[in-house]
Amino acid sequence: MTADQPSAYSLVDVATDGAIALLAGVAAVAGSYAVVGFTPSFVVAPVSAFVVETTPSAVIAWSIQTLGDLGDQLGFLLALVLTTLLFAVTAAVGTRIADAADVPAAPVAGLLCVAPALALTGAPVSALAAGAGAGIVVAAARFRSSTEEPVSETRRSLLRALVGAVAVGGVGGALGAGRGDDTPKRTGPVSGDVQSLLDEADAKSLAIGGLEGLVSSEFYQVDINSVDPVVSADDWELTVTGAVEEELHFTLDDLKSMSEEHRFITLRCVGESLNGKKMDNALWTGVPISALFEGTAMPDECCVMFRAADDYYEEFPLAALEDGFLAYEMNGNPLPRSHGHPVRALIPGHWGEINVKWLSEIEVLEQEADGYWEKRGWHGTGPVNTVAKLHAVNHLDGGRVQVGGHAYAGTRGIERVEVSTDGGGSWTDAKLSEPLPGTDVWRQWEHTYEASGAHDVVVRATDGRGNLQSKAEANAYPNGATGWVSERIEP
Ligand SMILES: Nc1nc2c(c(=O)[nH]1)N[C@H]1C(S)=C(S)[C@@H](COP(=O)(O)O)O[C@H]1N2
Ligand SMILES: [Mo]
Repeated sequence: MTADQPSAYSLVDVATDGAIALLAGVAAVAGSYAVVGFTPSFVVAPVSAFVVETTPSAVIAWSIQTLGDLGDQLGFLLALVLTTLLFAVTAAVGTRIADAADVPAAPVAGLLCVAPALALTGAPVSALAAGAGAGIVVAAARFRSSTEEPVSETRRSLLRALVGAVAVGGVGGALGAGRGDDTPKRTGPVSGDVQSLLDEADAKSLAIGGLEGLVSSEFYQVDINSVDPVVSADDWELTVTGAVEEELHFTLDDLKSMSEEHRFITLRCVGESLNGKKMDNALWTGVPISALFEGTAMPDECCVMFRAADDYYEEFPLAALEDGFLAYEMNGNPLPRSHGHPVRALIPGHWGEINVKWLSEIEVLEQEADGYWEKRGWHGTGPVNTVAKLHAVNHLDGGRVQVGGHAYAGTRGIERVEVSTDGGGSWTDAKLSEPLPGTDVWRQWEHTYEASGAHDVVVRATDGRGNLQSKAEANAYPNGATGWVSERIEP
């Protein structure tokens, strides 16, 4: 090192320290993940929730409509970057403080990282593991073997930090992936009643290549947060509060001691595009909400607010409670974490958003109030729009084409689906699947025809009240998409 080159060397030092700090940040995140997995105690979870909260409603509506699930993923990626930077800066500050005080840097940097992690998550194990991750990387960077030439130290410390971060990241990733989903799995066969209903759905499903049957094998998922809450069945409690004579409390055992029902219920998200895939059906097991009020008077107010463990809340008319259902099983299995373990609400005929998952409270209101999505401009608490989707196009032998999909109109039911193969000029009735038991269930439709050349297929449904699906085209925001699904089909 000569006297006329100090700035070059100090730049390299700054870059190296920055890179080491960044690696410490990565290791802090990985450390937290290692012990708590993808749960609300993970240090990225509260940052992600903050990102969602501070994103303007208009941006969220745009993201839902144009980016879909990618928007959620980008939001989470941003949270991941922000969290990593937070720990990187904290580790760098800790290292500086330690150097100034001439004490070992790793424990100081590590301990300093525990503080923001604890403030974010409130979870000591997660915070300690974040600190340990950062500390390991700083320790690796600072490790000196006596044989090394001083000139190579910068590069070597960076390499060691990298090895440390990769090690913590690898171990953290592997450990964390196995954590969080402690939803109990079913042991043994599903009950006879459930099995015969699932068999019935199987038998009634039309055989259409590439189309889901009448019970979805992959049920869509929509959440306000990227990281779902973890609610244990043993601790779960539902309270009924607000304008009631006396507050009511229910445990899962309380629900299970009531008389159990199985219901096919279809859900559809108000935010999905016209021919989107956020519409699915399952067989749910649980109890009617009206059973909660047996022995006490059903409240007589305008509306209710449902609240959940993820701080989600939705308001809707009290009248909708009468047909409401509390589900603790889905297709014969305990409700999965992603769909609201241990108990979710199902409100027939209404958009998905009021089917509150991880339900914790039913508050009876004397006055209307806005729910989470209504505060953000959506109108998603009412009945669903009628829709016929076009999700399967199969080219059969002899130039024949088979088209098919699902149709849904909430509790109005689907009476008819028509298909046009000439862009809306003429219409033919599609074949419909036999209805499943239940008042809020979709149906499948299918149509096979001789095709000649490129043509436009259009499909439209009529609900059980004789109303034709609205032709007027509208985007999902704010009332749910409308229009007729149409697709150009090449020979
Ligand atoms: N607690 C809670 N419940 C919720 C949501 C949520 O984010 N949190 N999302 C709602 C929305 S917008 C829809 S469309 C449905 C989706 O249910 P699913 O994820 O089981 O398909 O859940 C609703 N219930
Ligand atoms: Mo939704």
